[in-house]
Amino acid sequence: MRSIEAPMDVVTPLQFSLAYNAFSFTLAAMGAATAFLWLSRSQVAPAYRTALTISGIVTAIAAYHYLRIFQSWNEAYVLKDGIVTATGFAFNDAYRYVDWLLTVPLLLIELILVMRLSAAETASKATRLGTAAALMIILGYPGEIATDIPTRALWGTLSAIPFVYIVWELFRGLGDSINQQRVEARDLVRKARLLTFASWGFYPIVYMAPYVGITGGTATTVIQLGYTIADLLAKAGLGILIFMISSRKSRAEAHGDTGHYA
Ligand SMILES: *C/C=C(C)/C=C/C=C(C)/C=C/C1=C(C)CCCC1(C)C
Repeated sequence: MRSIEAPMDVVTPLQFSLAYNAFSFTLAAMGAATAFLWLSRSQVAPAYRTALTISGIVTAIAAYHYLRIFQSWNEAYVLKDGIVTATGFAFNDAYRYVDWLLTVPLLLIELILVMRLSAAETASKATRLGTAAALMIILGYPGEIATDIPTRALWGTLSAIPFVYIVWELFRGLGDSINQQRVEARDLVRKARLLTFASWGFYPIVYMAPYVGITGGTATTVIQLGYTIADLLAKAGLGILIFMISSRKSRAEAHGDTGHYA
């Protein structure tokens, strides 16, 4: 069977630099987003501060893992005199999956928190979506590290089952809740859901790159760049939207009602 992403596939100097710079940029962006989200807490009403705290925790966890991913890339390859050599140390894909295992349920929880539903609804939605998200990541990992396409496709397909459930929940279940949001915030909450849907949908597409014959160092690079772009949108991008929703709702609620329209 054809090997799709053996740890020591050599990348070209361009591929090496693209991934190197993308990891470095993302480390800085996740760190900056963390500072912004945590420092903005005092600008929103107390009800929304937990959403901002959690958004910042997500970007902080990601900043840490991008540091480790960046280090691992530098351990796996050396660019010297215009030539990339594989050092023999494997590039570690596990950092990314451990990051996702922690951050993906938290991202869904921050989306639910900012909607300010009843306590019972918040708990039940957070539990169901959080569990499905964790399952999706756990099932995806064996496929990510597999070196042949059938194994990758098998685990990827299994992982897509909880993924489809999450998308369905986001559109059906949360749809009703969105309609109960106050008018000022409704549009932004819809945008947050759309950003989540679009950025999350990007991961399985990137995962499928080897299915269409992309192999070796090119596969490694395409997958790393794709996941990195998706992470920036899904974590830092969503964090900024969460801040915008929180501050808009805080301002509106300062004028009296809680803004729930049943
Ligand atoms: C911050 C990280 C995020 C939001 C990661 C999200 C990851 C996914 C939505 C991954 C989904 C996958 C599938 C649906 C099938 C193939 C395997 C995965 C894990 C890439």
